[in-house]
Amino acid sequence: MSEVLPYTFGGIKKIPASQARFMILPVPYEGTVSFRTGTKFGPEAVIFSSRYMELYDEETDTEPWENGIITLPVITQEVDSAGKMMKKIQKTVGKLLKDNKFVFAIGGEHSISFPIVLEYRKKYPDLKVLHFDAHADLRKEYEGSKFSHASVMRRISEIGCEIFSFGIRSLSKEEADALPEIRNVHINFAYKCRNQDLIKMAASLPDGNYYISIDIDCFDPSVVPDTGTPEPGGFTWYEVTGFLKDFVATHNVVAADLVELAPSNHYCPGSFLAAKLIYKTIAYVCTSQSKS
Ligand SMILES: [Mn+2]
Repeated sequence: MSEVLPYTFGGIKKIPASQARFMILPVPYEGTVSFRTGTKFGPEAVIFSSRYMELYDEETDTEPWENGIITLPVITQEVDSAGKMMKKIQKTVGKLLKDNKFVFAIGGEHSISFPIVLEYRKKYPDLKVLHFDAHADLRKEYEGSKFSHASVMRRISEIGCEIFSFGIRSLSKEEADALPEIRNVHINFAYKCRNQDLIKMAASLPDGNYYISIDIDCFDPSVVPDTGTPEPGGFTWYEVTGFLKDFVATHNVVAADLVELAPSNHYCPGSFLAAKLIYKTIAYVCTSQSKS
């Protein structure tokens, strides 16, 4: 059966770019990963699994694929320089943005968010970032690289974007000490999120245009063990999707990414969850816009 499905996100038939609103962008970049490797296999595993999802979404009673979803060619890795890789991603995203596309990137490591945000911010100067992660990712640099996955939110904060981070439960003393000075980053630690109404937190974020960055390690390792640095104490499926549903209903989301999946194989639960989370987010975005 698998052989008859096209190797595209959702197994969705190819359509001309002009008819599509959503662009699935596979970026299997793994340049600076620290602990367990394998994020470069993320996009392929997610796309493989996505072909077995139902394309009808029962929660929104919609068929999100009808809004036009295209799977783009992979952005291949520049091996000699992280900076070159960042430029390559930015260039690709720039072209898609000109055509008003909603880019949904699949990593790869978290570093890929920075060039995408840089590009979207040109069009949306008020761009804010909704960030799900176990890690703050606020190091000045890591292992000699300023484009490290462990520094990505620091880089984004430096260009002036406001960042709202949820699920954080791992950061260095250096990052914790820097927090009071990095005023545009709002950290919601996991231990605090667990005792609060996440839905209320979602709706209370300021208005504006948003980029959503989902590090798969925001989930508890019992839900998704397939990631580079699995940290205990993470979110469940309904905590993340419930938050996203309410957030997307009240805010304008212009692009997103899902990063840091390190699949043990194509059939691992994490790759199926990631595929479904991407499709759900698209369903929420489409439903929210049809209401407005
Ligand atoms: Mn992380």
